[in-house]
Amino acid sequence: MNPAITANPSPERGRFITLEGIEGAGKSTHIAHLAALLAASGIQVVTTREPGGSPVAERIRGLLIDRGNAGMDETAELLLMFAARAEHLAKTIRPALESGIWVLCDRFTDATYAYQGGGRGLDPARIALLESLVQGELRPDLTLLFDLPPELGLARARGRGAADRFESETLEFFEAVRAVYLERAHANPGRYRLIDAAALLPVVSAQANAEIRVFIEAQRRDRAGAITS
Ligand code: Z5A
Repeated sequence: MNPAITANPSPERGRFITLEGIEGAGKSTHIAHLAALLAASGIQVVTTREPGGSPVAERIRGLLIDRGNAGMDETAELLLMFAARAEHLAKTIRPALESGIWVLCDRFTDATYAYQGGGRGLDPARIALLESLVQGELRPDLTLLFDLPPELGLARARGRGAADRFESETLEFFEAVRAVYLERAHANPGRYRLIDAAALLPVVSAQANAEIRVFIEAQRRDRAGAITS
């Protein structure tokens, strides 16, 4: 693990922003716009996703979302999520952050707490153990939680075509996932920003853009403070 990647990033380290929420919340729709906003502010940024985001991690993603793997053991699913994450961190996320590049990631470990913890009912203490093993101190600097009722998210996601292994889960599963996301957001108000993803697309986009602008300004102020002190 690289000790340069810590919970309190230096001004030079890139910032790590994650997008979270249930299916159909709009994360994939908004990530490209947010990347464009960062780039227009002079910030170098890469966009990526989980599970996936590097060649090996994308292959693990294939196993995880394949409907042919229905009934996969829950602990095996959890370990595959973190195996993919270890690869993603090593090949994509850490190298970018260490070079000063910001990372915009569609889902990260909050999704594991929400899906494997909330949805599958696995003990969050086991997730926390793997989180610390795989990530060390690295946590997102900012997380946008796109929140909406599962009925609406599922209708949007299923409107796109055949459902994958997760999209085939029940409404109760997604209600449990959403509940954990909201608990985590309320427990970590410094990192999470709640976006009302049930609103019309331009309204959701305006909320997300506003949060990113505020974050960029805060980082600039911190950086200026670090240089003058
Ligand atoms: N998973 C896990 O269990 N544990 C983990 O640790 C991690 C992940 C990291 C990955 O699948 C699955 O892995 C995921 C959780 C699990 N479960 N599922 N399914 P994925 O990456 O393919 O799935 P996703 O992240 O949920 O993507 P998604 O279904 O595409 O959701 P989205 O990106 O938030 O939504 P979208 O594609 O931007 O929008 C969906 C549709 O809605 C699209 O047609 C949009 O045009 C439309 N949309 C979006 N916003 C609006 C608004 N505001 N109004 C109207 N229409 C809208």
